[in-house]
Amino acid sequence: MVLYKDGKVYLKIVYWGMAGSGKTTILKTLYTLTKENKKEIVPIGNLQIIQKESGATLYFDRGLFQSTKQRQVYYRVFTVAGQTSFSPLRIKIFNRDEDKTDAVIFVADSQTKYLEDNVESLLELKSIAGERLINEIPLIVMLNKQDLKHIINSDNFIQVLKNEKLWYSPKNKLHIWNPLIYDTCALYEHQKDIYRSFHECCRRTALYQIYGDGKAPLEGDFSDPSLLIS
Ligand SMILES: Nc1nc2c(ncn2[C@@H]2O[C@H](COP(=O)(O)OP(=O)(O)OP(=O)(O)O)[C@@H](O)[C@H]2O)c(=O)[nH]1
Ligand SMILES: [Mg+2]
Repeated sequence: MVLYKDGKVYLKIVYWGMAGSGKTTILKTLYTLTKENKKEIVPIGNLQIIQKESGATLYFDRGLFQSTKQRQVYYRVFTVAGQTSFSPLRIKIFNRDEDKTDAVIFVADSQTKYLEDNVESLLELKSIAGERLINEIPLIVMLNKQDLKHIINSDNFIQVLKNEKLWYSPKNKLHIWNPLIYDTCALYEHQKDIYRSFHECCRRTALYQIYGDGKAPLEGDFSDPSLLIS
């Protein structure tokens, strides 16, 4: 939920996805990239990473980022713990009473053998966010680990989204807010589209709030570069 405090705006973005899809790695790479101070978004303070010895997230990770163009705009970024047993915890992170999520970046492990697990994770998200996905909560998809072999592509995932009614046809006004799907690699040395996907999520989140009052705005040309508000 958008928080307004001392003239500042805080937007909450959650990286969601199956265990091991790369959420924590993405957040770390994003942090390193934005720390160099050459982007439109900079991190404030350090990341909070809570993990098991195995590297799997135990509770959540979180970081705070600030827009350098609109200094009063902050992004509170969370990753959930993807392991199946952490479901109640994920729901809590996503939907705390006073602190609902404003945008989701769904992180899929692109290896074909994990397609079912990705769908399961998407279904869980759908069961929690319900009708709010896309309508009120912008959705971005990262097909992560594209550096590996035997992987799915965006057409494969569009089919998944269609099956789950998370993809609008051009006849529907909401189709301009269909999830953008990025082929990504989270490893810092081979990074691909980590910042770009995050930036687009920030942009959509701000547009939903400013032009749609918390819903997907339906009138206007949102490809206008002057609307690059993050
Ligand atoms: N090859 C490759 N490996 C990746 C990529 N992203 C993450 N990994 C590796 O995948 C493993 C799991 O990554 P994490 O970032 O811990 O995954 P997670 O989604 O946070 O997992 P949970 O916290 O359990 O939900 C680690 O060994 C990462 O180095 C990628 O783009 N390519
Ligand atoms: Mg993690």
